[in-house]
Amino acid sequence: MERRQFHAMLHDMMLARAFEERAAQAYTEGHIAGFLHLYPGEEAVAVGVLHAADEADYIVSTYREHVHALVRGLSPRSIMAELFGKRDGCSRGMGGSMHLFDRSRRFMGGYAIVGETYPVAIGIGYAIALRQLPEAVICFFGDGAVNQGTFHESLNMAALWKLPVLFVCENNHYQIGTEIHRHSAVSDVYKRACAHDIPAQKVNGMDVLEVHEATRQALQRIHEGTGPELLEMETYRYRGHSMADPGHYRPQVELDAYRRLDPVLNAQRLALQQYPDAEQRAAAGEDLIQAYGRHLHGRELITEEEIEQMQQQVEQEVEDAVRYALDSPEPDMQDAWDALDCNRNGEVLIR
Ligand SMILES: Cc1ncc(C[n+]2csc(CCOP(=O)(O)OP(=O)(O)O)c2C)c(N)n1
Ligand SMILES: [Mg+2]
Repeated sequence: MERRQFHAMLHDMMLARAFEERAAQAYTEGHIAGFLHLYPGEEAVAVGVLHAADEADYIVSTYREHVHALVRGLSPRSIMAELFGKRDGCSRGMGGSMHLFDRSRRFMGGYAIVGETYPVAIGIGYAIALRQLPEAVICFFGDGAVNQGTFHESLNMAALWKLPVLFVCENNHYQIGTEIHRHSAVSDVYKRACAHDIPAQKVNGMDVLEVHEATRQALQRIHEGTGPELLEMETYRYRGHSMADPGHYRPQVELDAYRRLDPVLNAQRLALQQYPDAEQRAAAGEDLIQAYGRHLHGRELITEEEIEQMQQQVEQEVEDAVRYALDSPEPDMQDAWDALDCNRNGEVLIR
């Protein structure tokens, strides 16, 4: 992977963490109403998957979707304003946290109903297959969504019609407070895909490079028309299910263990490791420095200062988004009527 791409991924992970933590603060200050489901701990999944996707691919996500939208290129401003229920939000303030949408980026929505993403993805996949386009749909869902009837119905149709769908399970082990082994006889989600003859594998969802590589390979095959695949990303959420949940059902030792696997800090360490420190450079001598340079050329590398700059930059981006959201007006009745009129003429969403 090129340095530039790795930097972009690291930036997005850091932006995601800062955005979500600031949203939590805004919630406690009373700027965000309703439910707020946050993503810290899971950043490597959204960033790894979506950096491996093409611009032409469609994304369907759940209610824990702010970071998917961010990485897909929706501006922090338009997402924060949507969380605040303001008119400049990506859904004009009428969707809120769980219903981000941006057709221009093929971000086909966050969905609040568990198991709702599969049939939406199947519909889009069918439209792509009919047109024989080299495009795919990425369908996110949680480990708690695999016992919904729509899971098996949709996997069956996707396999039968060889639809270009990449099913991505964000297995954070919990469905609100219920751990996966308490609601699923088979707790390895990827194994379920074999019932429909869909290739599937488990991926370390705390490692952004592993997520990226597994997704890149799967999407390459799907774009060639080989049919659907499923990736189970093993991950963890550091916060409760939503802002209303303190998450006391989880043992502290478990949380601590996953904190040590923090995907954002791990990506930073990985990037730093590639860069020789002053002592290593001195020990290597002049000739070897050139050799080092050649060796590192084109690899991901970063300095502590660059990480610090990146941190300041993402914090500014997030503060700017909050100011924008605060200044944005509330939607009025006319906005509501406009929203009702939307698509009255049978507009085609998938071209
Ligand atoms: C059909 C349906 N049943 C129940 C709910 C209530 N509910 C909201 S989130 C959730 C848990 C889903 O867990 P999971 O799929 O693992 O996603 P995570 O929150 O862990 O990302 C439930 C049961 C719902 N939204 N929709
Ligand atoms: Mg879950």
